[in-house]
Amino acid sequence: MVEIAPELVGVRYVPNFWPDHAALMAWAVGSVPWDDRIKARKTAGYGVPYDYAGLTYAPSDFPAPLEAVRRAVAAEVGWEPNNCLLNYYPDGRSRMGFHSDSAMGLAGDGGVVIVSLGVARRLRFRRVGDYEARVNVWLEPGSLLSMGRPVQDAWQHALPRASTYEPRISLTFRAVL
Ligand SMILES: O=C(O)CCC(=O)C(=O)O
Repeated sequence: MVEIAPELVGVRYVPNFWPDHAALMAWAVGSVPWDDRIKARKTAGYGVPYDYAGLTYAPSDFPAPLEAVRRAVAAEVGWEPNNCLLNYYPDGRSRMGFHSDSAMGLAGDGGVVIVSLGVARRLRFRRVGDYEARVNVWLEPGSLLSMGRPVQDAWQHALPRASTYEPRISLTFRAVL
């Protein structure tokens, strides 16, 4: 893993973490039962439910393709995710607004791990208390980004709109208590 920006303390990036990302993307687009309750993107949840943005998800087993990624993530980060929340951005109009993930109810390092599939999109950080301080990180297909607690407390992050017609999916892993 490499540190991407010194000010983003504890954020680590692995560029080619899942080399077979195109096959995983095709599986996810075609086989995941996508939830349309949020307008800005589609979602799905596996494992121990992580209820988020006012939505609840039913507990469910990890399907085999996701379980393989979950195990590889555990080996990489040193804690065991038991939840995966998937976000499906069909094109550049789909997005996620600025937020910090709550540590409440999370084990592991209280953080989140993002595995990216599909078109590369920018993850934008802005410093809490000084929104002019910004850092952009490109999330390449097949990459892993790990965000621990310190960065969530000091920075918010967002996935802004982009000028692309290509889809992206993020697999976001957490350890839910
Ligand atoms: O889709 C993404 O990569 C963003 C995910 C995210 O911001 C989060 O899970 O907190």
